[in-house]
Amino acid sequence: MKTIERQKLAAALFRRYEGNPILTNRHWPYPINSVFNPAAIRVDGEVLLLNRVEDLRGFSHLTIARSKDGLTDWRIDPEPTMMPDHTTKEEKWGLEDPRIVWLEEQKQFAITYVSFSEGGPIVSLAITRNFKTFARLGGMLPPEDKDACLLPRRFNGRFALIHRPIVRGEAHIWLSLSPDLKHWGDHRVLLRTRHAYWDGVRVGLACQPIDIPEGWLILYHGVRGTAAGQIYRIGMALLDKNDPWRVTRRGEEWVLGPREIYERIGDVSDVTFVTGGVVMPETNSLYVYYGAADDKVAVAIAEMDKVREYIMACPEVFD
Ligand code: BMA
Repeated sequence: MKTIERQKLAAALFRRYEGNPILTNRHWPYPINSVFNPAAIRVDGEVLLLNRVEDLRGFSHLTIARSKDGLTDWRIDPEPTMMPDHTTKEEKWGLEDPRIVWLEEQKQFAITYVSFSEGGPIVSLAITRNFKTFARLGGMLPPEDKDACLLPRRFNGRFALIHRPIVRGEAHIWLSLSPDLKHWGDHRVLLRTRHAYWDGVRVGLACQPIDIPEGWLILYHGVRGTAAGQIYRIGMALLDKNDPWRVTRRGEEWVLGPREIYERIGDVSDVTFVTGGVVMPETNSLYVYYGAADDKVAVAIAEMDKVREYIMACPEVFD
């Protein structure tokens, strides 16, 4: 497919919900600075968002909001769902940017989130069956690490974690393996930044990987540095279904980026930061939930058939 044809597909892929932003500090039942970067998953036929909420000290905690249609009538929990334990070194400065997957084998949800530890940001794991009680299993890998999510099943007996450590100042996406969700090894780079592209400065996993017939669909954020600051946009890649450490396709262009006023202006301007994705079975469409300019939550919708057509039109990766 010609580049221009593929870019037509990319540009038309997502439609922003006309009621955006769906969650802001004005909706909140208690005083907060901002709400953004939510994990999203379907639970009991509803969409559950586990939102990052920044309090008036500048520290983040996580609070649940639920909606039947994933767009309207959000019911926000009256109190924080997961508060950082400020007395620990691990959670000293807050909990940020969660992702959630359902682990079928364990019949549990796994939440990976960033703990702002004394030594820098680390990825922590919490397990829950009901979103009422949470077992906090602690940090997974050393700092500085962010943007992590488990794949929902084992591969040759091992769990796979996608994450984004900073190594030598470089911010690529990595994949690590573990037999028990505790001991991690076989670390390897999955997706690199691309010099001169929109994702040249940093990349990081966006929402949880999405199971499609062609493989694991990955949405990731890419950062470009400009004279006016940084721009956070979203692109797509595809991983092999059985060997998810193998990237099979990668888009050249972004599919979502700051354009609307609520994405361009906020606590951090020009940020679209996807952290949750839900495939709605009724319409076979993908709802992606994202932080807009680091202070509100918005949603964009794509038809799964178009998403699959687009990713299969993207260049193959052979390395
Ligand atoms: C990243 C993370 C996100 C944030 C984004 C844009 O490094 O810290 O939480 O949304 O920057 O500011």
